[in-house]
Amino acid sequence: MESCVFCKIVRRELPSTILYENEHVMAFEDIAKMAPTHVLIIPKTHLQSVVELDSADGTLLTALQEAVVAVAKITGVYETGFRVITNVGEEAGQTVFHLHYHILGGRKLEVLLG
Ligand code: D5M
Repeated sequence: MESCVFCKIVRRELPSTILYENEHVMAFEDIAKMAPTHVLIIPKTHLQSVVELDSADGTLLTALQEAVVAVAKITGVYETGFRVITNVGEEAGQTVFHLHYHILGGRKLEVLLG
């Protein structure tokens, strides 16, 4: 998608600190860190949010899941614990409308229920 910030990162038109990448997904540091580890995992194809992922995207779902574990190991939070968040829609706080999982860790995280 031409104007999407994360598509621009995928196309290397914007800088980012990439931690993990393969044919299907990319993981890079969040620009506005909320925790010592704050990494975003995105599909390289433009999907608006997790609701656009369905069982037809089996390969992508597997790649996203593998990226979660890989990023946790790379950043060291695999051992200590971490949170995976994906916001869907403005009311949930989504500001970039390209599917992304936040990986947060490296400090004690508050209980989060809303
Ligand atoms: O989260 C969107 C997240 O995307 C938010 O934490 C900031 C981050 N962001 C926005 N632009 C960039 C760039 N250029 N690099 C890295 N991170 C970025 P949401 O769940 O949509 O609120």
